[in-house]
Amino acid sequence: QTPSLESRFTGTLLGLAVADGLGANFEGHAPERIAKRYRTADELIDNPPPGELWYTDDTQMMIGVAETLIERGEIDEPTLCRRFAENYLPQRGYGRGARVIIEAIQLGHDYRSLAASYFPGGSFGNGAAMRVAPVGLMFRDDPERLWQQAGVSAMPTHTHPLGIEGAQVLALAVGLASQADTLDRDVFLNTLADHCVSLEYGGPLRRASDVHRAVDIGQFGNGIEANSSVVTAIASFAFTPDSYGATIANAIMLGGDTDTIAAMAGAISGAYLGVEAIPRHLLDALEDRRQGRTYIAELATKLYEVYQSQ
Ligand code: 8NA
Ligand code: MG
Ligand code: MG
Ligand code: MG
Repeated sequence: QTPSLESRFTGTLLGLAVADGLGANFEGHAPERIAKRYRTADELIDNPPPGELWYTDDTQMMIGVAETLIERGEIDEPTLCRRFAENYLPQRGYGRGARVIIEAIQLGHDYRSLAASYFPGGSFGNGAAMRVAPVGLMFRDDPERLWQQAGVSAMPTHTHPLGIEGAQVLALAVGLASQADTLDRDVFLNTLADHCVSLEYGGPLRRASDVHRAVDIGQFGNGIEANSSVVTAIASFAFTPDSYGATIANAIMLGGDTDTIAAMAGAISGAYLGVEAIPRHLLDALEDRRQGRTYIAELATKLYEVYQSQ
């Protein structure tokens, strides 16, 4: 049964947060280490680490993107920067460049030239892609606007072309998934590849059609570079489109940047399957303090209302 559009909005935001919180338990681990504890993806979903799932910078920054869209109806860079700065909690584990730039924003310093110069050519980390999912929902009816707005949402922290394009591809994946009733993997991957400017995305996205075993998803990389991890997240979703649990667990079992790859894959999966597809015990485990589960669900509903009113 096709989920309601509101359920898809909520599924995207909570799907991202739950996957981030689960994946964070394994960030930086080698796949062999994870495989010693969990033989299968099902085992990881059925027996997650005990206690609450604490989300990280991925979710914290996604919240800022969603708040900006709700407040302004589009991505407005000053509002986005204000939200990033207000929501900033260094203990959530931000990337090095992101930390420096948000602290510059807080101090009113020239964060733009910092973003362009801190890393050579700007950051190609996956930080713009990990937070972009709400843009994919908001502009799901207009791929050109979606692409442009995803680019704007990357700018405060990611000015490298690969960092920007990673956010654009991920947003489009969320937008397309939120439209689909039954997903045709090849059509989905080729549509994404067709939008890509650089071969770093287009080539691997087409090859993702040939994945026949979960471990093969790992060929695209498990690091923090946007151009590998974004493809890995999309490939993980496209391999098991009908299961949120398998999608995020397969991504986590690859090791490396587990919170972020799972968060990106979980957002796409939630957009396709709706919030009902997220296992209840994982949703219940997601932290629910000031900006936790309840707040994120409320943001999704508000974003849906803003989307409907435009
Ligand atoms: P970022 O912009 O600092 O990029 C992340 C990292 O990518 C940087 O620290 C560099 O090592 C590398 N990098 C990016 N661009 C370049 C470049 N042009 N040249 C050389 N190296 C480069 O931050 P971000 O927001 O993109 O990072 C997102 C990641 O950071 C996510 O995985 C997120 O979970 C977080 N993260 C947190 C921890 C932690 O402390 N728990 C660990 C890893 C990542
Ligand atoms: Mg993180
Ligand atoms: Mg199918
Ligand atoms: Mg990460």
